[in-house]
Amino acid sequence: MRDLKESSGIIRDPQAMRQRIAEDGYLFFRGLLDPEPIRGLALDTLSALQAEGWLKDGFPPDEAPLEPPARDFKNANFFGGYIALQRHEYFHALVHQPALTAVMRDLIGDDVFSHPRKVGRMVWPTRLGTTPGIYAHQDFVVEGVPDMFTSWIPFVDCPRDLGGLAILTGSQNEGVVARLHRVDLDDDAWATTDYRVGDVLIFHCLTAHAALPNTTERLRLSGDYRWQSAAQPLPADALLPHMHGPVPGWDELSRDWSTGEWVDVPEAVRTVERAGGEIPEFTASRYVRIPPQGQRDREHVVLAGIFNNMQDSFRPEKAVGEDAVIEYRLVSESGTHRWQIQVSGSRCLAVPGGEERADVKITTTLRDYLMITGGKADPVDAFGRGALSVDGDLSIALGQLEWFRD
Ligand SMILES: O=C(O)CCC(=O)C(=O)O
Repeated sequence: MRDLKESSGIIRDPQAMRQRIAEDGYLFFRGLLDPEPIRGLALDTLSALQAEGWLKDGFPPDEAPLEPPARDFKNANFFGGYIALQRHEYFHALVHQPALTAVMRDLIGDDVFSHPRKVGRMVWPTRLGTTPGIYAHQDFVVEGVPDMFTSWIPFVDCPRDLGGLAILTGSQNEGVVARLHRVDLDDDAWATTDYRVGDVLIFHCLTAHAALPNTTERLRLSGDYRWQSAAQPLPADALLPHMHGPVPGWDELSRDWSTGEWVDVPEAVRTVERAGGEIPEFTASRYVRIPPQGQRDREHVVLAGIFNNMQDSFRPEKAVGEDAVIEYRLVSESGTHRWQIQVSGSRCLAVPGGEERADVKITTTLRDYLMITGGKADPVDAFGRGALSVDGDLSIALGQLEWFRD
């Protein structure tokens, strides 16, 4: 793995910055932001987490040992702490520091804006087993906005062992690609650094990236902030707070803020409702090369993301003694996509195709399956109306619903 290339030398040169995105897929700025208010945000967050029971009492919050169990987006016990971060005005205000908005304007144009929805990361040590997101992915597959950028901002110093972000250089020019692998530490196409508070990593939505494992005994705190041009439609979900539902709406989150403008969007922006799991089409970019891609490949990319997530959200403690192969057959106009989930002891593998003998086969249309995984349809309901069929051991089909975090 290489060190990230520093871009401070080209910061006032939009053309050179765009050229670097075309070549490397990212820009890394050491010390771009004022670190002091970010350190304040981290300390306030750690205090709130200590009050929520994430950290042991009786220590200063930034020195307190963690109090397991680990918590992440998939656990109800996550939200007390996460809401405290989402309620913090500076969590939302920090991307409006002029040093960063100037770079984003040079890169994207005068109509650039940042998404109101901002993702906070409070990542537990990997050995305690939590947060998915350490597999390689492209943000375009998640958000569906062409030429969107992400700025990744550490709230605490993140030496490599705390599990900061790594970038797969070159991936930005491969188009939308299915990925089922993690970071390869021995591969020099991957790049990372020892991040310090104030640093900013900016990458294109086709640049594959992944978090490194957190091998320390501390939390990694950081934020993902997305940027786009007002000429592109905005996914309606991006107007809401992240994890809206368990996380309250803006009225409540912003009650004590000095202004709500941190989460405003330009009036001209058109929003689009996404059911989740749409097959993204990305035909031309201002920044990177886009190889031609067929419908079937695009469907495969979306499914790779879903099955990757499933593999990551496997709970071995719920599948003790189980040995099962579940095969999914997802039918679309382009043909049938076959995926196997192979569970054996504490291991779970998602395999495209897959040659193992399946204990149970689940067949539905790709569209119905995307509705189910997007939380817009219920699998048992789909089974009842005949939209989903189960062939083989029904007890495995039902039992496996418990083996994965939602
Ligand atoms: O910080 C992380 O763990 C993941 C961040 C990420 O995937 C993103 O910013 O898109």
